[in-house]
Amino acid sequence: MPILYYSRNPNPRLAVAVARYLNAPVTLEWAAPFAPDQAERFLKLNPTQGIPILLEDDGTTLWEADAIACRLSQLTDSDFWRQGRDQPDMIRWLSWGKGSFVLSCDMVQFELGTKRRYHRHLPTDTARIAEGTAGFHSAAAILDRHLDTRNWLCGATPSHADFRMASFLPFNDVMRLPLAEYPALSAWNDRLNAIPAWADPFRGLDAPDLPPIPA
Ligand SMILES: N[C@@H](CCC(=O)N[C@@H](CS)C(=O)NCC(=O)O)C(=O)O
Repeated sequence: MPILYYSRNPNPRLAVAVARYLNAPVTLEWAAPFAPDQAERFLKLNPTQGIPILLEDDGTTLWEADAIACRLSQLTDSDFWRQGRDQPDMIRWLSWGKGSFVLSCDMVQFELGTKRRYHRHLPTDTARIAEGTAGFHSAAAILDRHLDTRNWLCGATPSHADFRMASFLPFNDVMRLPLAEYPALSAWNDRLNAIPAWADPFRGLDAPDLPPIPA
């Protein structure tokens, strides 16, 4: 069975949520690829050393959460990765989101979460937080208008566009971005959080907590 290497960080979390939402036939294996003794092992699987990584039965590996979501949809014969007429629409949201909403959230999460958990010697870059917050507002306004008349970004059911767009929102306890200023976006986030695989993808898994953020 393919192995999906994951941690509780945002992109691996996204891949685990997809795997569990689709009930994909994969073994979930917790990993810490940047631990000093893990570099050699993980650089063989992914030249960026990051996770998620999907190690297939034939020994090939796939990295990047979006590519893994596409593959898991193939393995489960699901239209979570849209097919046919809806596919360009889904790609549009993935593409736009990566350079706007997701990027902005990522910038803020990196400063307030990742840096404080893993790189405590680095100072917080308040200019990056301001840039990320401004980007969040611009993108959130567009998403809020789009979601005002529909439940999901693309089509009548959740797709990978929704999961990817929301990939950093489970970290909003750390980011503290003002989601509530955007009612349709907040309602969409609530709908996502009503999906068990999204709300708690690590349920029942042996996954150590993230390093704490010092007060
Ligand atoms: N663009 C990559 C980003 C992968 C990435 O940044 N992974 C980070 C977590 S978000 C990582 O490997 N961190 C080490 C860890 O979680 O232990 C993707 O979408 O999969």
